Amino acid sequence: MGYYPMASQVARGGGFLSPAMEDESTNTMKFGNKAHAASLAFKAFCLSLALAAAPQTTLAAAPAAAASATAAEAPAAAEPAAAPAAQAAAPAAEAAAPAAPAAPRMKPTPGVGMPVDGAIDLQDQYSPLGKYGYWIHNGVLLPIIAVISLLVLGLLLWVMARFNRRANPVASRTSHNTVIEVVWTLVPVLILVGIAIPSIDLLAKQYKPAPAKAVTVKITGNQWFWSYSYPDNGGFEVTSYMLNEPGQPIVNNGVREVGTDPSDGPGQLEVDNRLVLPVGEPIRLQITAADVIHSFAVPSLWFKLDAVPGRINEKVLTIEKPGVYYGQCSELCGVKHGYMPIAIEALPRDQYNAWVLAQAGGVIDGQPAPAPAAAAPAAAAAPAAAAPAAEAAPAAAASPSAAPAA
Ligand SMILES: [Cu+2]
Repeated sequence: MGYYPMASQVARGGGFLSPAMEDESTNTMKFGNKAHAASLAFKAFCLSLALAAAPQTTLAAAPAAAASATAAEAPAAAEPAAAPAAQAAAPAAEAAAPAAPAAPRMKPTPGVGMPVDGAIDLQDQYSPLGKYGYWIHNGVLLPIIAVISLLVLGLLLWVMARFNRRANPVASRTSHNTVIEVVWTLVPVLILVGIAIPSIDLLAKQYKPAPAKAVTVKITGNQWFWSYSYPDNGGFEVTSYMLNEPGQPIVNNGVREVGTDPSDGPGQLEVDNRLVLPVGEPIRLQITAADVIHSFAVPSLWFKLDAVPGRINEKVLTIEKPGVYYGQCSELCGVKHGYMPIAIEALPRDQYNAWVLAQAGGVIDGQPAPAPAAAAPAAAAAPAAAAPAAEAAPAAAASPSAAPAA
């Protein structure tokens, strides 16, 4: 029994009863406790089944509840995808002028690309592989798990009721049954094969290299921030620090507090400079680290890849909808591991191009600033000429792995 009293003993007051004291009433009580515990467990099981069967209902309920607080956010619950452009704070002007040069930071949609209070399901997915993986999890694995659990539970109950000593005083002496043995060997094999087919397919797709024309973005994990460089767009680099929390100790000196800009998302997930990516096309993400191992993970994009010093890990990412998607470093990397979140802002191609050209040294297809869009890039054009040389040096210095990979 060991040093610690068992739960049933604690429930009876912590005493260790001798066998002599285990009279009828105690046994009845024990049975009562067990029956109660069993009914609780059964309720929990049924609840989890119900939740697993209707995860979308649960998820949808949370944003809906949040939205009901402010009438302005009601459209967000009705149609999350349409919401970023339709926020009350940024009226029709934003939607009407998609090619506006210095596009303002996108405001995240509540419940999209971020964790939701009380949710137990995976986050909604916004990449093709994410949707595939989500289907494997909720459409293949969970039903199989539920059916197997119910089958085993049913068998147990049947055996307890039908073959206890009272109901079945003379036990069978059967020792072999070829049919049953073939069935209980073949069925698990078939189940495993059934799981393996989509699973290996997903694995293969996740490691399929990006097409040659894909935009390359290099992601470097640092203690404790992320830096993003754009070798196809002039090689400029963006550093990304978590915003400080109001009323909390300062995490990053010189970085503003979350909530001081209307586009800010949740605290501890929002950053000063987001990773801006084009939407609807494959992006080649090359991930490395400058000091220790980090891990670049964004749940709603089905993306997690370790960032290892001296190595480049590469994976393709396609984001289906414009939006802001949050993640966190997912490899214990030191004292501020919990304070290096990831914020991805996925923009339509024209807005992505405008954002690139607004960066010092940003180029699109080798062109620093196209002539028609004269409004914004005027400021960016001057540094653009000097930038390629200047940008190459810090990019190489930031990560020792850049040279061997190139
Ligand atoms: Cu880290």
